[in-house]
Amino acid sequence: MKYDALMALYEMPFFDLISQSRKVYLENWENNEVQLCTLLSIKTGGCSEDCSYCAQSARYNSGVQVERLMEKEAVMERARAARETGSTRFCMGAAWRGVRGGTKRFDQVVDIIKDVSTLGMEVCVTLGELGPEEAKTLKEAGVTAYNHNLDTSREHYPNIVTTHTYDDRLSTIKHAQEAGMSVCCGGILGLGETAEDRLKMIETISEMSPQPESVPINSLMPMPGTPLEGKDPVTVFDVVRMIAITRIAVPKAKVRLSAGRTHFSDEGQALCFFAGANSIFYGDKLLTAKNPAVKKDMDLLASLGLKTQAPFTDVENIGSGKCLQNEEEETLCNTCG
Ligand code: SAM
Ligand code: DTB
Ligand code: SF4
Repeated sequence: MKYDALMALYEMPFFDLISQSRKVYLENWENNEVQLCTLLSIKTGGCSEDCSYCAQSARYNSGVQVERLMEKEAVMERARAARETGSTRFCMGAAWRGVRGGTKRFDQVVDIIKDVSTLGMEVCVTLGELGPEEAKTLKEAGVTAYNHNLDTSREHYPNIVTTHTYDDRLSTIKHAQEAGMSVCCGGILGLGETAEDRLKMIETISEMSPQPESVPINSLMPMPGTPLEGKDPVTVFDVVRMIAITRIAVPKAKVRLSAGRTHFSDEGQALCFFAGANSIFYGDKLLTAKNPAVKKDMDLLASLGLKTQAPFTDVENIGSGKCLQNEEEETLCNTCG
């Protein structure tokens, strides 16, 4: 969707905008279902990059303890627990600039992915930069979606990160898509960007072909010791507005209400779901930062009459684009996205 059309949405009165996005949500996702995704940081801290929001960059004293790549069995334990508590997607993050084939750490991650992919959940990884070969290997190992965020507009990006470029991000996304993985690509609100930057980011995301399978909308969690430590928090209305615009611009994507939920009231989050968010990160911790407690989220969803996405039954076809709920359907149903 083009910038001018996005700006027209942005300028609409709040209630008109969320009524429109609700309509788009109902046309595409009629089941009041929210996907629960569990995040696990499999390699924490010590990252070479200078992303100014990130507690895992080695350049800032954020207090995050550097940890080695987790052992496969420890990851599997967390993945099984995620499945048991209702998650249908398991997302593993690593604080790396990127991965390269032929290295020990890449082989180790591939080995972990192969086992996690047997558990019947979508498998998402976010490992930084990828070349075409690495992308192919990840796909073959069982990754269903690759998370690589644009985070902000091309114009604002150099104010936030200087150790890699916007084009680097876009080529990784292209490699992931060419290898047949779905892409999870979104951004962060609250990096000192303007409304124009937010809309330019959504323009770039919505113009991707194919469009991303999921779009995480993060709100900056200002991390101690990072350059963005003192930034003012975004308002929940800004978040709702961007979720609504994302829902309209990328109608078939899971729009994931991501980092920052601990700063929002239940009522604010309810507005996010109304506007079209249909996925959350679930579990007390994100990668290094806090997330609402499991019981609190369960109570919130129950009080809104929202169901959680049911476990997949056709494990072989997770992420294949084939309907997993109704075997006779060849196209994606609303549940499968
Ligand atoms: N190293 C990989 C990369 O940069 O793509 C993967 C990990 S990185 C932590 C994944 C995403 O988490 C970032 O792109 C950003 O959108 C989000 N994120 C990181 N720190 C955050 C913070 N303090 N507040 C909100 N979102 C954050
Ligand atoms: C995404 O867009 N948000 C998640 C996931 N993808 C990897 C990460 C949020 C990280 C929040 C800060 C932290 O936990 O350090
Ligand atoms: Fe490293 Fe990713 Fe954090 Fe940037 S966002 S410092 S690449 S872990």
